[in-house]
Amino acid sequence: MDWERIDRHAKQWTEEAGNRIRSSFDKTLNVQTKSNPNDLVTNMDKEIEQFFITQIKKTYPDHQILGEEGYGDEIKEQKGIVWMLDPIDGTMNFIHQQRNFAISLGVYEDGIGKIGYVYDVVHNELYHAIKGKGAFLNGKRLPMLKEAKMEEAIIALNATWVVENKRIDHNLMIPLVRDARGTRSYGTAALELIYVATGRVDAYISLRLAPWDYAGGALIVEELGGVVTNLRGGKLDFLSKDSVFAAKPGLHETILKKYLKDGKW
Ligand code: 2AM
Ligand code: CA
Repeated sequence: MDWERIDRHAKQWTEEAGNRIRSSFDKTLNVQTKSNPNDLVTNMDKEIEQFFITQIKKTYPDHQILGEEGYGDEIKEQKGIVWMLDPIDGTMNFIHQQRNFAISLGVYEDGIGKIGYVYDVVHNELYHAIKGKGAFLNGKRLPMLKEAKMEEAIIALNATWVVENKRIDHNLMIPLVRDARGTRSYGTAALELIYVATGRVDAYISLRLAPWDYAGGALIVEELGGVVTNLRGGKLDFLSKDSVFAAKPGLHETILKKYLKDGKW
């Protein structure tokens, strides 16, 4: 497998997609809702996913694509090469703020992450990892993560999980929020994983993400020595939705043992 060639294409298409998103800012967005009134999609989410699919299918006809907007393939098993794509992660931010969103891409072989890209389009920051070779910001190598203590930790998590909700007993989250130095919510899983990778936050927790949200970012965190699992401490699932817990080394184990062990996540 020529991974250097695949990586060149992944980078080229991600940058081209970023340019398209940037030039859409002066045009009128068409916003629609999906499963509920707050589940949003725009013409740009669809256009960017279709752009990637056209390029990938033309260049690599035997590769498969798992995309959020559903124009890709139905993936039933972790076999062969699968491109996992979120054309715009943080769509609500994209619509309301024109910032705090990213293109997220992970290329996996037999379920193992090989290439990850997360592109913060507005800041022109292209984050990139290659399995076993480290992670980079705009081509410059990123430093490895250091251990962090709970009492000095900033944890990224959505307030949804700290008030009564359908998914978890929110009381279990209260000690975690109380003991951390601070919490932050950015509304974009891909960038929140990047904030863990770059040490801007120390951990990130979400109870409900899909493979396209974390396929790119998880590899980038892991290449820098961070740990990414679900909230049960198990391996992430790339065939269905899952919870996600990413943290600096050491802190991951501490939080898992002290704060997450009693949850039915
Ligand atoms: P999206 O913007 O691509 O939909 C917001 O906290 C983060 O969670 C975003 O990364 C968002 O991705 C993701 N997200 C929101 N609702 C989701 C759902 N129902 N399933 C999976 N991911 C979701
Ligand atoms: Ca999306």
